[in-house]
Amino acid sequence: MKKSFPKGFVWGSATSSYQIEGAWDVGGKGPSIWDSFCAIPGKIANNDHGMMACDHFHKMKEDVAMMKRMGLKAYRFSISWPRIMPTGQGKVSEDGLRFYDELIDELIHHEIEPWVTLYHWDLPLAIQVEQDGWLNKEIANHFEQYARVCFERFGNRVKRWITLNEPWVVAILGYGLGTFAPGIKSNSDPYLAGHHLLIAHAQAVSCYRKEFQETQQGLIGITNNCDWREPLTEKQEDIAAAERAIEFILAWFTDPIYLGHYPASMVERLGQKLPLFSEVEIELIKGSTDFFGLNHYTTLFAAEAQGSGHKDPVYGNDGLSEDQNVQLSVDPSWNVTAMHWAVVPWGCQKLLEWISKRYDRPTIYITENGCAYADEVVAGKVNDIARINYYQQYLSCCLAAIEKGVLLKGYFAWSLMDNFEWASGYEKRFGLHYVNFETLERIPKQSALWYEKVILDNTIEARKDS
Ligand code: GBH
Repeated sequence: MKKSFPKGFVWGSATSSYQIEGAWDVGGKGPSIWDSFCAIPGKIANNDHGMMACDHFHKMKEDVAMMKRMGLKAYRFSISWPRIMPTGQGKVSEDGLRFYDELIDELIHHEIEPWVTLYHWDLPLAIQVEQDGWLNKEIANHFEQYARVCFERFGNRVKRWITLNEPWVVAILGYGLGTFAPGIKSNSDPYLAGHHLLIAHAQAVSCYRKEFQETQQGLIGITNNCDWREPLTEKQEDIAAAERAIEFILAWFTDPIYLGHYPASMVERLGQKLPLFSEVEIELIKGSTDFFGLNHYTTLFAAEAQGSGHKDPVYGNDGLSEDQNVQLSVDPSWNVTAMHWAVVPWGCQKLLEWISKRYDRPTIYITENGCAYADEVVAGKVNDIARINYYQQYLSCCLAAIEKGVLLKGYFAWSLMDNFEWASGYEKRFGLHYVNFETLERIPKQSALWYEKVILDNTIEARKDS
């Protein structure tokens, strides 16, 4: 049975600067923490790096034409901070600004709405090396300055802003587990980084609202990632463990923004490791988003970990799990993607309903959802049935959530094309378009053709079997 999405539903696809642009030192661009992190042998699969990536910097027009061909209504991309501010503060690079001017103009010319993320992890290296990056509160001022440059220059055409992409990943993978740039390992730094990420976000939003929103008439928000945690059993402590796990991933950032404080579970368990906000900061943070940006990929079971103070590595890259005392696991019957992330569409519906309930029905945009598979080109085609199934089932569950009253207003498929998948390098392909990384040729996968039809009809075949 065909089912329609609400009228005006925003159909998009997403990318990020470091993952696709390449041109890492063109036009005075400064290095980012990812440029230097990739240069450390062993950090990235096959020692891959983003120096060339998809060379989107030089293929921008071709890529926008590709978006147009599939009927995208919106395109979410990120601005590389060091491309427009080589050292992260002060001097601005006109060449860098011009690139995004041209991209935005090209999108608008093709009637594709630009959704701009200001920070998708490529921090100017100087800010990390000279000032400790997200561990130094000063970064909030630098980020605000950078954001102001973007609002000033692009805000006449950009009406959708996302300050930060996935602060959880920045804090936990960048400053806790050290698997992402800047590669710091610590069990307290993530909470300090997270604290400063929230303050930086709020300062940028306040700047937009005070200086630009009235004349530019755009909206600004933040995107957080959250995978669903399903209680392993009906036992009270497992239900509490699953709730706590979601609080440590998502509510860490969204409770301060929607409710004005960190979740109680974090305050209790982290003690001194969790910094306090001043009254002024809370004032700034509370209410600092016009919509709820959500990136969602997968689901795990959660249970109360056995034995207090347990230090065993638990399943999943949840990070700093001893703080949570949650044991994660998968159901062996679940299908997994090339990332080994389980395909559990109903987890998406449960998460949407959880958000809707906790924050009193905010407008939600799924700013990323998608999957990696070992795609192959056969006779010029990529028949990625598994990806089509993934999207079909996840979208079906989105619709089910909408029917239950969730105000989901848009969906961005991750990703427009195969790209530099961070620590996994080029091995993991998330694209709707296949990229041959030798020739840089793009080939639409079957999923791109399928998505094109979804967008055109604003409907999907609704079924909920997973
Ligand atoms: C996104 O982050 C990024 O925004 C994007 O740049 C990236 O390319 C894309 O995902 C694909 O990786 O081990 O089963 O517990 C993803 C955030 C957080 C999603 C951790 C998966 C762990 C799954 N991720 N989560 S599991």
